[in-house]
Amino acid sequence: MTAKKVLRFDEDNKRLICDNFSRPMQKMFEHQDVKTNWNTLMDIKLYHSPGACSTATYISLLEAGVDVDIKFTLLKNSDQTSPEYAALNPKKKVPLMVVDGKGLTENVAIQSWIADTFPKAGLLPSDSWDRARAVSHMGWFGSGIHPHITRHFKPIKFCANTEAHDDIKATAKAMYFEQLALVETELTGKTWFFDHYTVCDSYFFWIYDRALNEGFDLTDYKACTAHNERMRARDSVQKVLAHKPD
Ligand SMILES: N[C@@H](CCC(=O)N[C@@H](CS)C(=O)NCC(=O)O)C(=O)O
Repeated sequence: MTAKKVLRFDEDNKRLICDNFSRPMQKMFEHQDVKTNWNTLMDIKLYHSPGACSTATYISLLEAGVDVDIKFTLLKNSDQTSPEYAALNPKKKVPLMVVDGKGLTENVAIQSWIADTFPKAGLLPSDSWDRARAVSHMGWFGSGIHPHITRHFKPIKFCANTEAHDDIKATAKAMYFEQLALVETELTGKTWFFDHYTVCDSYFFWIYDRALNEGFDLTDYKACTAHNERMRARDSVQKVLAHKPD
């Protein structure tokens, strides 16, 4: 039986270890900046619909320098409900990231994986407390704010009685603003959520932008609005926003 070949980094995430590779192969990997080009050794696919929360994932992948293969899964065409897609992701939602044939769902998990796998990009704080706070922010965006946008966008998913829809939308909007006020406090006086750009910034870009598309007036939230402007100036964001299916 041939021993399994594995490329990995040591515990400090610095030294490349090539298990069971021939010496010439080891030398080749050591010679290249494998850490920078790590993704060239992986097949990374992102199932994405422009405008959906997979936008945040896509931005983080580009911020990490990943050469990602985008598989458009358009919500407007209900692509996420097709039997082919449901076989890959029974949750029938985007984002879905597939790495070397293995699927991962949920923005919090995917963006944490991106940050851990491409540490040079520094997409999560290195201090363990701040790192936990960053994961806490992502959990909050995903489960404490995103659902209000969904209720405003599609009240029919939550209540069959169409007469109640205006009420649901008004409540969802008020709940979104209640949370946005907390983000405003968090971002006041800061450029990013932490002392440098992290996945939280990618994620909040979508949380803010999606509400703009819902027609919410966010101008009073000055720190959040300034964050959005800084985000729009980044190459990653411009590339993601411009990338549409042919
Ligand atoms: N908790 C998931 C939420 C994913 C989600 O709700 N995605 C939406 C797009 S923003 C979706 O695919 N909706 C399709 C549907 O509900 O039919 C995450 O954070 O990744």
